[in-house]
Amino acid sequence: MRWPERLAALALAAAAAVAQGTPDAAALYQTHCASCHGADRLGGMGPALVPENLGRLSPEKAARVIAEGRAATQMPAFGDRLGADEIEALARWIFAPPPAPPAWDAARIEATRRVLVPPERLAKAPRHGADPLNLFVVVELGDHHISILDGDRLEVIARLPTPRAVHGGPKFSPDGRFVYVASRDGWIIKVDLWGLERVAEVRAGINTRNLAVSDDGRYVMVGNYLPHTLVVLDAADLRPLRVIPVVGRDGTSSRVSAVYVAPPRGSFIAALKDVREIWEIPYSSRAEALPVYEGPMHDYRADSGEAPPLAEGAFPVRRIPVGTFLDDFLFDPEYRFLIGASRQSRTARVVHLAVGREIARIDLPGLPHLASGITWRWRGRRVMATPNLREGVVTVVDLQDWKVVRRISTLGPGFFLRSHEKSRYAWVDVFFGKDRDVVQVIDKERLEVAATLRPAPGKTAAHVEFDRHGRYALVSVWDMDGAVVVYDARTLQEVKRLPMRKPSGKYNVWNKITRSEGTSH
Ligand code: DHE
Repeated sequence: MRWPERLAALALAAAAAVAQGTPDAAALYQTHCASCHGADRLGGMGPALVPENLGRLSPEKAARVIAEGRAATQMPAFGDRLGADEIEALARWIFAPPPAPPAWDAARIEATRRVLVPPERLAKAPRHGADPLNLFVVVELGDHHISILDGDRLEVIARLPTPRAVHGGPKFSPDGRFVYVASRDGWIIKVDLWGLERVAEVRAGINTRNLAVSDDGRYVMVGNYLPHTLVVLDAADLRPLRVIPVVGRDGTSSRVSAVYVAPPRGSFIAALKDVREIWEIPYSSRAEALPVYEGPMHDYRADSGEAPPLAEGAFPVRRIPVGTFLDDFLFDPEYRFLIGASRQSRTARVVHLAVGREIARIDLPGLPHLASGITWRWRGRRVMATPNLREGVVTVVDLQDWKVVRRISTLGPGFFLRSHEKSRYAWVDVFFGKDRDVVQVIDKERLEVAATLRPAPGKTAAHVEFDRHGRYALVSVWDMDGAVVVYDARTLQEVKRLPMRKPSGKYNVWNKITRSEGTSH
């Protein structure tokens, strides 16, 4: 069921419950929940409790959380204060949409912004002895922290709190000094990797997907599911500069699946969930020098009757029509092509960005996870490879003729694929199924699995990232009692194990700012 119908069904269920004289959930919410989750349900100390933010929970699981609380969070147990019928009513009620759609405009965003370290108090030099370009930022989902890891000594040099449920890759400023982190609840934090401190924070949305940073370091763009907006922030202090409503040419409002930066084009590129369009949003005058054969720039403010001069900072939108909904992307290294996965079809679509049109299709059944794809040179040609969220396969595709070169079978569907220019191996996890505790190492020349490693039997192993020099491959053991396990990238022997609380992604400064072909961008 698509989300508008799902919301309608949930609203009907909630209305029926009220009609049957079940407990007054709205009143219970104000008494017991509003102080942490916000009177308007948009979150506070606790997460937002609106249906769009609860997609990863069922009403049954929500009832269990209300009754028993949630470990390692501030959510207490209400089982001794509320009856089973009251808990059930509350759990059902939060899955019904609020009476008015929540607004999150520039004024509300600005009201949440805090600059914690003003520019004059920023560190004048790194406050650590590590190579600032070989640091890793490790997201620990278990207790909402990031650990900053020295990539040479393999030691944690700082640990900083984050908002709950950080998702998508944190993104670095072009010089690698600052990192921007987004949470599913819309919070964006900026961390200084010299001073090892949080320097600013803002809530840019209610349900956020991810963020991207312009390659001139001036802007952060945030893509939201709720409301349907793209938000441009000033990268210096996270001040909101522009809130762009996302509405397709036919008037359909759309969630943003993800936003990326295309440095050679001087633009942001957004994947949209509910309209058959890709949006390109230039942030630099460099974009004007690029050939664009179709898809004229469109000033979204013209829709609302506002004056449309395309001045500096106007962030015009170029709509690229596509034949299907494309909500997961990979770019070729030159950013000439965008390869997008459609959840509705067996084929991925190749869009020529300058032409603004689909130019090829790739036979990619299942659910390829292109955001996690990588590329390398193979027998004189550039190939890309992607894991698959539905099938145990890594598919290798020739980027010249878009033909599948090899389908490499793995022990189950995988989430993340990683390599490094200096490594002959690509590492893929097996995130789903009985073998989710293994990572498989693929020989990039022979295009076959060369080794299968099991860092912690019985515990999910996922997400690999290399250090700057390609010496080490770091794997997360995705458990409250987890670890980052460091392997020698050549011998595949374990080198070290760093205990962590449910570590998920890890991000090496150098690999990210140089846009290494072996990692995501
Ligand atoms: Fe992610 C990145 C989408 C579920 C952990 N995930 C991304 C990106 C997209 C995406 C589009 C790339 C953006 C970026 O890096 O800025 N993820 C989705 C989904 O649509 C999906 C399947 C469902 C959802 O509810 O969002 C999904 N993702 C998950 C998880 O369940 C994971 C495993 C745990 C979590 O944190 O929720 C997860 N996603 C990640 C991670 C990255 C990511 C760790 C960054 C990878 C990287 O190395 O760049």
